[in-house]
Amino acid sequence: ALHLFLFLIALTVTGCSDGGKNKPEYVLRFGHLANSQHGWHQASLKFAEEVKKRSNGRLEVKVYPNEQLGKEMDVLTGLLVGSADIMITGESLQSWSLPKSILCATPFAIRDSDHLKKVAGGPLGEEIEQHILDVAGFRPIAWFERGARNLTANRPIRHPEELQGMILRVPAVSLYVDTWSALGAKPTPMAFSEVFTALQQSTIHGQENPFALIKDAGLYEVQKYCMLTEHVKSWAYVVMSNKKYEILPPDLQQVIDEAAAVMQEYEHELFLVQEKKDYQFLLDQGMEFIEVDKEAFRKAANRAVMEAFDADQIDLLNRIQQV
Ligand code: 2Q2
Repeated sequence: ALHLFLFLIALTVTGCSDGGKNKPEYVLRFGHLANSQHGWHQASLKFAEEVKKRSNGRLEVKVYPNEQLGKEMDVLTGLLVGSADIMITGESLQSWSLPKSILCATPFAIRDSDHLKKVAGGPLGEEIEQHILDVAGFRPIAWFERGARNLTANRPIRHPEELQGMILRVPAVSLYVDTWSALGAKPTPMAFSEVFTALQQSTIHGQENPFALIKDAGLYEVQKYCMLTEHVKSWAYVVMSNKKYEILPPDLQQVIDEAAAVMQEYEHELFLVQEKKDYQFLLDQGMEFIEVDKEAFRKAANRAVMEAFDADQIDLLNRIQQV
């Protein structure tokens, strides 16, 4: 009887009059730049569902695709000021005095999917995650595999020499600016949500991204050629404001950790099947795929990386390549 009494009190305290459905004690806002077709979105929704289930509704995650919470760089600030709580990011962290974070997207550093898993999921990945947490207060809760980045444009490009004068959109990542400058293009940083319109209006001539974003953002409608440069095989982080994480009671922190692990595994599975499908889709839409002189791209990019990197970054890159 005492138990029942306490239970009834607990119900009253949490305001449980709406048909037995608890109002969440905490609501977390989760933003990303991809659209609702993209694997990132599917994985985010999986996370939200797992969180709800595992917390019995005490914790709710609201997912905002398409930079609805703001451009990537702004949402990073949002995590610190509390207008967002969770986001998907990666190499853009370089701008947050996080030199080690750029190793998640360094040109020609990762050989293939298997290498990526060993790096991102191993001790070097842990070192990068710890760095992001300690220096910036962004808590990596999961990492996502991504397809290799490829250059798109409205003319075929086989060699870096053909990049002269090309205005190329890159994310706000200084290493990308350095690399594409060295390759001969005119890189211009821009938020992802602006890329389609900028291509349509020809204020930029090209961009570079994995198949998934080329497809889901409809870039194939405004770009005819996809150059198989595969210049960056990267991974992304789902990061949470550490301040927000730490105000959660331990049991809800555990819910976050467990749901994040489920989300990560789910994304990795999705990615495997999705990449081939995305390639086929782009082919069916009439995109032409161009083989490039990869060695020429690699050489120029490596030189740019070596010039841009400090001793610690070079050391970490060497350790990554030894895995
Ligand atoms: O082109 C983009 O904006 C994305 O593919 C980027 O890789 C992403 O936004 C990174 O800047 C992640 O930090």
